[in-house]
Amino acid sequence: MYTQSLDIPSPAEGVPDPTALPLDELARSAAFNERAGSGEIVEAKDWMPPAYRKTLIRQISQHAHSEIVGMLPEGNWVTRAPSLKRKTILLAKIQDEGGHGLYLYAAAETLGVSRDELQAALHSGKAKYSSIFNYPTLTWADIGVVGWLVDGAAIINQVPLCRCSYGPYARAMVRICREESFHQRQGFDSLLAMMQGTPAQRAMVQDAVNRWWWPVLMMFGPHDKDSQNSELSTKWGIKRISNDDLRQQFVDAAMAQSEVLGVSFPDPHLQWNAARGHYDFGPIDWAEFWNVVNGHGPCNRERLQARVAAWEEGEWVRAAASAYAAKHPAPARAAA
Ligand code: BYC
Repeated sequence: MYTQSLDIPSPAEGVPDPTALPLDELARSAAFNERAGSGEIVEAKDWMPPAYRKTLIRQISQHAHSEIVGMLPEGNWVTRAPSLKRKTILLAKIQDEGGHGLYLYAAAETLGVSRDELQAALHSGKAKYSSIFNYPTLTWADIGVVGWLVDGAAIINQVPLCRCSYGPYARAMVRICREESFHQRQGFDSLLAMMQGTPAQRAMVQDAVNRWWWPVLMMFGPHDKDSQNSELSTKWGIKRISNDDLRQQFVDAAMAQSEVLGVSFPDPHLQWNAARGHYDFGPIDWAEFWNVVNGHGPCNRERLQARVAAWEEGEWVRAAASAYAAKHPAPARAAA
């Protein structure tokens, strides 16, 4: 492709410089793949293959939706937190999740999609969000387990995204991961307090762990062999570590923490495998996973209804903000 330029007369002879001519799509894609795969950062104004843009919009918007839907199971416990201290922590955590949604929607918008379009996809049930938020938080111990295991899984999945090839997403992830690590520790701390309490409190923690363990393992997505997006996402440097490898990292870390806490996981196959240097674990119920992903989990309907209601009830806030912006143009806009 590039060698054709050798046949073209030089610019001095009145012909445009071939290096200034647009490369054709294939050559551009090949050059892009090499850049993105070798760790170079892609920015919003850079040329990118349409499929790269599409998969980023897909992943970043799913991630953003997960953050704001993830506020709902926790919001369920704000009025029932057992102390003022725990209530304050929970409120701050939920507020952080809203902020994460904001950074991620903003990162998706840099790819040319509007926030209204993304919200419409969520509200119509077309867009996915993490399967984990379709399970109910039945007791206060569930809130601790969400912090410890759900946020713990999120950190393991999301730290590699801080090095992903798309700059706006990678930068958003740096701050998100810092906040998630506080979330994880507060969850562990809350469970530790309960484990040092009464037998009923300890039983409540164990029951919550039993219910959340398998759904948390599903958060990492299907097995690598069934992961339709992995190949391209890995080639483009969006995905740095595979679904199965991240899941294994999580199991290994969670086992060590469970010993400190004094809880067990509901899997008879969990045992140390010295040859692999990892814990073995039992088979995941993928039928349950796909059932939840396809909208039929215990709380899918309730979660979407809550998001749609929040959007409709918030209409007056958006209208007021727009009216204010029209009356008071931002300084940069006014100066221009
Ligand atoms: N739930 O080809 P695959 C948080 C879908 S936020 C639902 O492996 P990929 C937190 C997948 O989208 C947690 N769907 O996909 C928030 C794909 O379908 P499409 C969210 C899932 O993208 C608040 C299909 O299955 N984290 O933790 O290579 C409070 C095949 O999968 C799930 C992120 O979004 C699932 N669990 O890998 C507390 C992180 N898994 O799109 C905590 C960013 C898979 O082709 N995202 N699917 O129709 C990622 O890292 C990747 O997108 C995934 C999936 C690892 C999730």
